[in-house]
Amino acid sequence: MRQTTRERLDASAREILQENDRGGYTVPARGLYPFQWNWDSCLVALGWAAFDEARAWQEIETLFGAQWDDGMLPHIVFQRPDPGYFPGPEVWRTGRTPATSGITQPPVAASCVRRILERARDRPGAEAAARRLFPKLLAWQRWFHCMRDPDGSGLVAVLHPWETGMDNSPAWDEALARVDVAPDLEPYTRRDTQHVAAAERPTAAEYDRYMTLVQLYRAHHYGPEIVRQAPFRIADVATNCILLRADRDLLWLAGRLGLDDAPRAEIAGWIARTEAACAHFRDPASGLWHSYDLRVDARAPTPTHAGFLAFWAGVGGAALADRLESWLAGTRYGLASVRAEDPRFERRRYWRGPVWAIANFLIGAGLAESGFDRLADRLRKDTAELIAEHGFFEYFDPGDGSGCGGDRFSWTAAMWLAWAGRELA
Ligand code: 9WN
Repeated sequence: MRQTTRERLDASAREILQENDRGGYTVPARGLYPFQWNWDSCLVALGWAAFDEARAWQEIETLFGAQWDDGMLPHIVFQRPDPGYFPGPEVWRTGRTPATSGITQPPVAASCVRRILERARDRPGAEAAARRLFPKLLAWQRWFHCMRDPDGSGLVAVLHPWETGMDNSPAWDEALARVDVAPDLEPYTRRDTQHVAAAERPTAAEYDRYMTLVQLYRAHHYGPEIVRQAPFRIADVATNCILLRADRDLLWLAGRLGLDDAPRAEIAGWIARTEAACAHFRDPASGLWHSYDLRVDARAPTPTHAGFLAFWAGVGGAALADRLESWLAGTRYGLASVRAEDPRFERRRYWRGPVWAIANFLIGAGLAESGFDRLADRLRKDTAELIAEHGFFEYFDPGDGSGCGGDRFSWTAAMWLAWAGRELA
């Protein structure tokens, strides 16, 4: 890639973050997602860190300003009213200030804090921010291990597809089909399909179930009992791998910041427990990693790109790298979120086939750390090419590379600045 092209793309990526900046937090995309999202903000902070470290820390600290007393970090913070998104605060009714949703999202925060700190130019500023954040990160990760794994099995549960951040993944099809739509489901109007083609979004049947789950958890005030009553209860391979990595990074932070009173033994215990429980994810026949359905005590039948987050967690090996290689051979651009040969593959529908820059980053970074440099580079180069040729889209068609979903998307811009656009000739 020519230097001028790269400079132009760097400038566009910075412009997108500035354009989506609402003062202390960044919206994922104008119109489509007008609030602060949990894992978006943490990953977007990596992009801010490339040119404004103070703004990067502010992004994460603003997010943690909405943390619940029990440690839960909500998946959406409704910092300011906006009628453009459904479901908004009037549906969630969590009674918090600022208003928030009542469920969480994958815990990438500690790993982003570590990454920004490791690369910081302003080291004292970075250490001070990481020190302020440490107890909050610890509380959130403890919440996962206690509230979402009350029996200490090592498998942490998600109770809503939105908690996985991979909303309409085919990995949830069977579990979601078992959720009966509430007979008293409140009528609602979707807003997403006013911004994006319906063929690139979840179906009406899926939304009815998403809203049924919200209605049910709301009736319980999102209390601790919902983990036992939830009709949808999955050990998402992505969330568990991301948490495993976050626990390792929390331990690293405790050492780096010299926090003598950090509960290192407790964190080490979480790590050991999760590592042991990872055996549930691996399908011995194919070698692929699947999510695990806790309601029926079986692996979810459809494997997705989420299984390759084992590399991000530091538990992927040569056999899984081989599987990744053949998965990549199925499409022009990698990594397709669903294998092209899978009957459920849909190349433009959201988490059912498209390529996502953030997934490529998490998997690619993990591959590089595990010594699978060639595969890591393939994911980075594909991501760079998709962005350079098609723009900063929410996701991409793995066949022809065209952009899908929202345009001028914050985390895609951030992935360019922090990863995909680096190390280019
Ligand atoms: C629901 C903001 C979020 C991402 C998720 C992505 C999508 C929301 C939606 O957008 O989810 O949380 O309304 O579709 O699936 O990963 O955090 O970018």
